[in-house]
Amino acid sequence: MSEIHATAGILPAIPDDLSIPQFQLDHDDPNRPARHTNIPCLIDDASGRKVYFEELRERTQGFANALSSLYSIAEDDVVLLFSRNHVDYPVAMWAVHRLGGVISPANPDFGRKELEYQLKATKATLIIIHPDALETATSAAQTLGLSLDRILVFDVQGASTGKFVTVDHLVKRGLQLKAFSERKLGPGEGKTKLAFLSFSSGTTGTPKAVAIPHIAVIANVLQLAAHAKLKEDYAPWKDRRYRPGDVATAVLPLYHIYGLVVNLHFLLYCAMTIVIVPKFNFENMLKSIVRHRITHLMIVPPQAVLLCKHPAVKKYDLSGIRYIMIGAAPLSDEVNMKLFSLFPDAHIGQGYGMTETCTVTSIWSIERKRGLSGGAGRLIPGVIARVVKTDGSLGGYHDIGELVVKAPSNALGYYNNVKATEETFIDGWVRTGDEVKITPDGELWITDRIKEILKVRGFQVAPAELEGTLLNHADVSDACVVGIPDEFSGEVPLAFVVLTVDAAERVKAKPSILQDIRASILKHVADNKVAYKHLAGGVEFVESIPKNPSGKLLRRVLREQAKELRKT
Ligand code: 4UV
Repeated sequence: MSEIHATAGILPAIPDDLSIPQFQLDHDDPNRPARHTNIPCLIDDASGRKVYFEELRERTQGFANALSSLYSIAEDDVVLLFSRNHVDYPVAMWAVHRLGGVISPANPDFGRKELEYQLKATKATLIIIHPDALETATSAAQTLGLSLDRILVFDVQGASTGKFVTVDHLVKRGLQLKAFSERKLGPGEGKTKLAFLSFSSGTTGTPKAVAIPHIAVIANVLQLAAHAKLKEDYAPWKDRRYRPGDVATAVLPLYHIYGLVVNLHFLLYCAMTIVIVPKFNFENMLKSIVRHRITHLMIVPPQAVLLCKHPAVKKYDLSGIRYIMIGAAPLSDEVNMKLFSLFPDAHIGQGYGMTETCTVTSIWSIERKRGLSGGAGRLIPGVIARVVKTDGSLGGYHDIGELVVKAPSNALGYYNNVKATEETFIDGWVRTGDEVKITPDGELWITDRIKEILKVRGFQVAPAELEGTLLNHADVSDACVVGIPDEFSGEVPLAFVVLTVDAAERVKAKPSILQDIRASILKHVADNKVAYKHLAGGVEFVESIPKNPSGKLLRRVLREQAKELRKT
């Protein structure tokens, strides 16, 4: 049996009796870089409002008091965060955690049905939203019979919050109320006590809630810290990768695991400042880099493409950038090399991670300023990897196979879904669904994706979810969704569709209506799904969907067919 262990870095003991807010806000950790009182934790990009450590702690206290006294949030209650990035995002999460509750973060661009799906799956009893989600949240709550006074709204300058109670109001009110009683964790309890229910489709099927315990987030932060040798003098000050007072942008959404764990939790641990950006807009990001003297960018490949190709880049002085991490989807060599030449002095490389491994599995080596082009980085301390070849045997260095990982940050499984859990979480190991190769220095190379999911601009798109939506269209009797390459988005969904007998007869009688049916299918998906799930790859009509004898879709066949079709 070959197991490949991370090659460098020593992982300290990971506290298994702390909740995430205790770890971030209360815990006296000798390894943690000190934060000067004049260095803010967070800056609101638009207003410039700064939030310092003590204020973050106090606001969390106030909100926890209010949630406990006025909303009875307690042990295991699930609170759904349906919001763009906001300076009170950590306040909301950590207040719920302090009460023993669980946070389920959702994409704020979701439509009503997508939100309902997540509300139902998590049985959330309270929703915290950004003002621009008022309509969607209200209609989803009404459909599910959730009282509208269970919707709270983040405060945004100039935005109406209607008749809804705001978070800021509750924070202030909470500070006058009786102190909540902290849900302390007993020894070992951090390993099972749930902190997050984040959604991922895993290797197959529709999105599922990933059960993430407190220790998973704490472990990944400490793994990243050990990898980065935060406390050691491994390099002159100016060359160290994360320094207190460095300033990072948070254009990555905090509802996604990359933004949540790495951009927010890890960088706060590093005593850095995070500029909270509610909605990504490239030119605004450039302005923000100059305005806030941003040093660190954590981005996804399409944003890297923009940095390389967008004409506006020339108008801004980006010389303050000293770190760019790219992850969540494959990065082309061309873009990688261009970034190297555009930012000659910056640390640049890839990170690779997954919701189910909460979060990072590999990141480019601390000994190299630049990652190896095309490489997904080096396994971080605490990660043990297996490479499972197609014949099921375990491979060694240089062999190609599915990556299966064991790490102290691994999630527990899929919430309330034993079958899916058993397929992906096996004796503490997580099947990634990614095909890789590992070299003897612990460097990881992703060679292919075996699992069904598509990555559109770094976001997961589950073919099974879109197929379900397509089957709800009156003219569709069967469907299969595959990804086709796209220069900007990485890939986009294309649907193969079989018409119903009735629709096929109508087309036979009048072939021109096929275009109307195609338009109607595209619209149907657009009306029901968030933008990155739309069928940007188009709709192709076929007689039947190829299946194996047991009825499983032969996706690979259609993937090949799609490649051929889009070539011509
Ligand atoms: O579950 P998820 O949506 O999670 C992510 C997480 C990405 C991260 C996390 C921490 C980082 O520091 C970082 O750089 C990136 O995306 O999707 C997981 C799947 O996304 C693909 C791969 O198929 C995972 O199983 N993926 C993630 N990172 C990369 C990637 C990468 N660097 N290159 C290629 N594919």
